[in-house]
Amino acid sequence: MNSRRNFLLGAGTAAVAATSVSKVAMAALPEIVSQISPDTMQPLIPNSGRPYNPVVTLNGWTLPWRMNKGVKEFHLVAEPVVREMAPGMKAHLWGYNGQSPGPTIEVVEGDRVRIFVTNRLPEHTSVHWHGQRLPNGMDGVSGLTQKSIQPGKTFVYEFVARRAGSFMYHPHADEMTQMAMGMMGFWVTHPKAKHPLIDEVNRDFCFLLNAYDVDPGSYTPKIMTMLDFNLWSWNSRIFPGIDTLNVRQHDKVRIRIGNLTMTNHPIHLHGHEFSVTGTDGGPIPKSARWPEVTTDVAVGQMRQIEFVADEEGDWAFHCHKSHHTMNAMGHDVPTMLGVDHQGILEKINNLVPDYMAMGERGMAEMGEMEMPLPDNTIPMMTGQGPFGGIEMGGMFSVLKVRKNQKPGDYKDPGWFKHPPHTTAFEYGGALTEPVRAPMGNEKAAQAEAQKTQKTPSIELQVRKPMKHIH
Ligand SMILES: [Cu+2]
Repeated sequence: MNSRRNFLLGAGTAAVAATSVSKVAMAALPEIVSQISPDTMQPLIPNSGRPYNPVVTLNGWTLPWRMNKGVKEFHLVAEPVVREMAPGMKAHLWGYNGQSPGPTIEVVEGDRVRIFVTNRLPEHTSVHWHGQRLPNGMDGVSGLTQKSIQPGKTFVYEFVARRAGSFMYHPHADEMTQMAMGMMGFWVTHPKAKHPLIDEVNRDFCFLLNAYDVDPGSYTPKIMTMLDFNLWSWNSRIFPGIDTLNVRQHDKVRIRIGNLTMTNHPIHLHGHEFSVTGTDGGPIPKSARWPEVTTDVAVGQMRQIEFVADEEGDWAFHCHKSHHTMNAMGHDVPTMLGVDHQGILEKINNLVPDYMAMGERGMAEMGEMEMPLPDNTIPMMTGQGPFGGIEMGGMFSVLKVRKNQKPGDYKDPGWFKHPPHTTAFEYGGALTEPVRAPMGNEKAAQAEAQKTQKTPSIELQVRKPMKHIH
C-alpha cells in the first residue's frame, strides 16, 4: 500500500502491521498501521484523494488511509498501549494503534470516509466523532445510537466529512474509564477550496489536553479520580517530554487545541498576540476575532489560534494554571515557607535516612535537589535551559522562532542564541537604602494604636488546606 510506504519513508519510523488478522480479513480491512515512537512525526503529505496542507501532531502522527472506490478508508484499533509520557516515565494506558492519543485523522471537506474500528480492549467500546455533522446512527453513542463494539469485534462507521474544521474522537462507552485511560484522538477536516475564513498557514500544529492520576512509582492511572489529577499533559506527554514547536520567523502559524480533561486550561503564548480563528463549531467570522495572549479552552471545547511568528527566540507556551505546569508530588505538600529546619533535620535523618526538608525558602530548591524518587516518576519541577533550571512540568512547551529554520523543517534548532546585550542582566552597582517610615518607636506606636482600638491586635497564623481543587 502506497500510503504506508510513504508514511514509513516520510516519518523515518518503525511501524508494524498486525499479524493476528487473517489474510481473508486483510483483503477486506485496511491494513493496521501502528506507531511505536512517541516522537512528533513529519506531516503526512497526501498521495491520494484531494490535496491539502497537512497538520503536525505534537508528539503524534497522522493515520495513513487507502482509497477504495472513492472512499477514504481508515482502520483504528482500540487497545492497551504503553505511552512514554516523558523520558524516564511510562504509563500503561488505553489508546489506538499503539499510542495514546490515537493517530490524527486528516480528511478533506466533502470526502466520504469509512472507518473500521477493531476492539482489542477487555471491555466494549464505541467511537464518537466530536463536532461532526453526520447521520445520527454514526454518532457513536453506545446504547443510544448503536450497539457497543464487543472485545474482538470490528465495527464500520461511514459518513461524509461535511464541514471543514478541528474535531476530536473518543469513546462514548464507559467514558469515565476509557477517557481516564487515554482514549482520544484529533481529527482535522481541511477545506476543499480557498475558504474565506480559513487562512492558509505555513505551520499547522494540533494537540489534545489530557490529564492522568498516576501514583508516583506506579504505571496505571487511577480511573476514579474526578478532579485531583497529578499529571497534566499535552497528547499524553508532560514537560520536558513535550516536543517544542519549531517555526521559521514570519511564518503564519496555526495551533489547534482540544480539551478532554475535567477542567479548563488557559493556554498562554509568550512574545506574540494571537487570534482565536475557530472552534469545534467552525471558523469565527473575522469581525468577531480579537487579539489575545491567553485563551481559555474549556472542557470538551476546541480552539484554533493563529499568529505571525515575527519575534525570534524561545517563547514559553503553557497552561497558565501554575499547578498544571508541575508534575506529580507537587500538590499535597504543606507550605513550609519561613520554617527553620535547623537541628530537626539531623534528628529526623537518624530515623529516616533519605528525609529532606523542603520548601523553607520556596519550592525552587526542589528543582535543584537530587531527591530520591520512586521508579517511573518525573520530578515535580524540572528541565534544564541554557540559563539553568526551567522549574516546570506538565503542560509546558516552547515555541522556537528562528530566522534560518527551513520551510517544512520541524527539527529542534537548539536553544536561542541571544544577540549581545539583549538578555536581562545582573546589576553591578551599589544599592541605595530605600526610604522607609521611621523605625525604633514601635512600642509607642503600638500603645498609641491600642488607645484608639477597642480590641487588642491578634496575630493570626493562616495555614493552607492540604487538598487543592484544580
Ligand atoms: Cu491547565
